[in-house]
Amino acid sequence: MTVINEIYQCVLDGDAGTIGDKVQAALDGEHDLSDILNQGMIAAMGEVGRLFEEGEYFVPEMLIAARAMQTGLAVLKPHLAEANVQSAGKIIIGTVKGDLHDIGKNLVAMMLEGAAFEMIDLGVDVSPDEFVAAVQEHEGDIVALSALLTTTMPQMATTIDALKTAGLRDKVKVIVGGAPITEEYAKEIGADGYAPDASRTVRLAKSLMG
Ligand code: B1M
Repeated sequence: MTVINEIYQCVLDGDAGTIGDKVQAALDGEHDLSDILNQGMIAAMGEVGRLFEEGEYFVPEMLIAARAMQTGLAVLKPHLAEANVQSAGKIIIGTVKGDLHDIGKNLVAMMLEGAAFEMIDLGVDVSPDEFVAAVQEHEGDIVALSALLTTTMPQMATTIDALKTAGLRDKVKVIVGGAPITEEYAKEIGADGYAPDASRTVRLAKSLMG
């Protein structure tokens, strides 16, 4: 079994005790960062989702898989960051109200941070008012919204409306992402951009900053 397969298995088994060492071993073995992420961790999370849909995994299994993934990501984090670069802009990020999924959002935040953006991470279950308050307090350039549930997607539109009501919509760009989100949906709710994954979020954010 390759170390990438072992990382995949650690996420699937929720093995938070071992995954850190495996990710470190993969880094020491000069495996590509994107292979560790995509073939090791993200692919395993996809399988966890499939097993959940099929009724083989339940919420506790999803939770421990998520914990293992977060542990693995923590080892990768320093390698995603570039040192000594000027701020590319300030981004306020959060998972929308009612939604507790944060692995994808954390990964997006890490990659943006690695691309020299200053990140204000509001966490999960963030209400439209909290986004508005954060834009007022931090004067961010971009607000990045994450949603993983079809039931919480509408909170993105509600957040954009709240920014309009507060007179802030012209001052910030709003970008959206998360498994159920599409380019079409982003257009429909009047977002400034959509990205399907973390690396394309970096590209999108850079292009919006001109
Ligand atoms: Co949840 N869950 N979950 N879950 N969970 C999904 C999303 C689901 C698809 C599983 C399934 O049925 N196959 C399903 C949603 C179905 C739907 O809405 N149509 C689901 C469900 C139903 C639920 C509960 C309702 C289950 C229940 O309680 N009965 C419940 C809801 C709780 C809540 O939020 N209120 C729930 C709970 C949980 C856990 C807490 C157990 C756990 C989350 C732990 C955590 O995040 N800390 C969990 C998990 C782990 C998952 C799956 C298995 C994995 C999600 C993940 O981390 N993926 C997921 C199934 C799946 O996605 N295959 C599932 C890996 C991550 C790297 O990818 O998050 O897509 P992702 O992020 C990507 C892109 O989407 C994008 O970039 C990221 C990196 O490439 N992206 C952005 C994300 N945010 C972005 C923001 C941007 C740009 C790009 O800003 C511009």
